[in-house]
Amino acid sequence: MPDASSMRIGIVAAEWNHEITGKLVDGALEALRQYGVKDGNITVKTVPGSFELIYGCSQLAKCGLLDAVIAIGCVIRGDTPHFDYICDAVTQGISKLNVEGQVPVVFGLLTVNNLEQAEERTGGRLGNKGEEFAVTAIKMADFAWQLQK
Ligand code: DLZ
Repeated sequence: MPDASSMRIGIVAAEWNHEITGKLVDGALEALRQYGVKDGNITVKTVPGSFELIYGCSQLAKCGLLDAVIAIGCVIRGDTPHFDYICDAVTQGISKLNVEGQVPVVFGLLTVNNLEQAEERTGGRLGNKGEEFAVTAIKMADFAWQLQK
């Protein structure tokens, strides 16, 4: 793992399904600390739903004070096509931020069929995906740094 002791990482988390996104944030924070990111260098913001992750991450990425941003959300499939629209919009939006911006934005969106699948990924049998998002953020921040040297 790269040296993360001076990295500045932002997290934007959706309030929708907060019992899931809260656990993802906790997992990400734990891993960031474990790999040496200082608490004072971590910024956590919330937005109402996953759709708003695009705006939230865009603003944090542009603020000039962060080396990577993690978007955290959880979209659970329902009876209407809303699931597909939100997943599609967030995927496109976060992709665009990565292509057009300077700061890497990690895609931390759980897209699941039911709550059980979400729980399996937030401390259940598949671990806590928040930790993976944090590791990705550190690696991508380092990737960006290497290019600036
Ligand atoms: C409206 C909506 C629905 C139905 N489902 C979810 C969800 O499963 N996860 C999530 O993060 N957000 C959901 N939202 C809210 C939208 O993301 C968004 O906040 C609203 O459409 C307002 O822009």
